[in-house]
Amino acid sequence: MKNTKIRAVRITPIAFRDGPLLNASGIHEPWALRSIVEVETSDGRTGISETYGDEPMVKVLQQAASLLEGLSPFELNVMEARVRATIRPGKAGDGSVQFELAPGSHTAKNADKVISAMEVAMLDLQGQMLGLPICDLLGGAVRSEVPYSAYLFYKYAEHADKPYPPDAWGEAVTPAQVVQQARTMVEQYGFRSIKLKGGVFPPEQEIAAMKALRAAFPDLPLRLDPNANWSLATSIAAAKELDDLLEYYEDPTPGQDGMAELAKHCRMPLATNMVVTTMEEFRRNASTHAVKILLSDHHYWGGLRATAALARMCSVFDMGMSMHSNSHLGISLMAMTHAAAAIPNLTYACDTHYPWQEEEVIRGGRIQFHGGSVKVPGEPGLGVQIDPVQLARLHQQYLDCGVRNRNDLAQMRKYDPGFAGVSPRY
Ligand code: GKR
Ligand code: MG
Repeated sequence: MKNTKIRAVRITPIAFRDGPLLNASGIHEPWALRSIVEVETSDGRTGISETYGDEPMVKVLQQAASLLEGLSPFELNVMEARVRATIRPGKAGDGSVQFELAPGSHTAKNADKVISAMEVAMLDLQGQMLGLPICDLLGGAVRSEVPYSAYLFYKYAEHADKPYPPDAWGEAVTPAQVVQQARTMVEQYGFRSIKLKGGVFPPEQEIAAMKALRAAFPDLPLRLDPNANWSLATSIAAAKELDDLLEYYEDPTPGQDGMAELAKHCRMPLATNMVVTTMEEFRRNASTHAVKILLSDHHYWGGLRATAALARMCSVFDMGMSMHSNSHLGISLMAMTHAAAAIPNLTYACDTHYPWQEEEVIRGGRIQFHGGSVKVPGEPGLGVQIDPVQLARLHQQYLDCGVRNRNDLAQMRKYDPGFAGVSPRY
């Protein structure tokens, strides 16, 4: 084991079908991008991970690949130091489209994102070598299954470009259609809490949807996430209607100062994956204690161990923990599940975009949910392996689809050429 060394690191960008899902920035493109990382060792093992697939991210992953050569899979600190010394934050004009609503697109987080991708693959190797699941390397599972929430999106029935037949979900723009989407998702997956991605339609319409969800699901916790597309005044006014409805109020208004002012006007807790995305922002929020729930995400917080450390900080500062997601496949879902299994104070059901994806890159096809949860795998490492045929197929889709950077605003202009994309819109 001592002599096992990393021999090569392979980065494969992939594209998979994604629905016409609406959000504050615009609408999802027909193809979502991810990178698949494979780390090979001298004794013939392969550790894997999944991360963002936008062009600047693929470039920095490729740049970091050779930094791991010759390391033992246990040398995580050396890997981190090498990546920090080499990988620089992106600059304007590097091709990235930086979304306020998707912290994973921020090239300022390049080093943390690369460290995370390499760490997960190295932990997968460590687990394989020791015969232990990754959650055991993180201190052991405190739960045998990880609950996720039904992540509802306003959506159109079909993509403007019509690159393939429409999905089975249909349109969801009215409160009744949102409730129907929730019923289908809850029936198919067994979810026990519900989140609606808001910031799309006028707040009255989204509040009406939350009320309709409450009537249809009297016992399930509800969340609404307008991705900072509501002004402070709008968020304060909406709080009066939402206070008795929501488990938490996620990023209604921009900036820590806005959230801090809003906190004085509502009883429900505020949650974020937008205004606390770095340790500096964590420190600032700790001084006002305005946001009470942090949606963690190992992909941009520097990995699974960094997420566990962040959880400790949350418990010191009396903050709750949930988990954020972006469009992803099963390798990420497994990494999220190991992290959530091993973090005692991650007590809110995690977000996942998984129900919106139809394709897979792992052997055995799609991961199953039972009662809204994913079973924590007991197999060594991550517990999933790449299906090489699917990887080649999804890579070919990447080569063919032409998308290189997620751009929800440009996609929205295909439906509405006058769409301004101004934020906050309401
Ligand atoms: O997939 O459209 C989306 C989401 O809006 C995503 O980009 C956000 O990062 O899910 C995210 C969130 O909770 O803010
Ligand atoms: Mg959010």
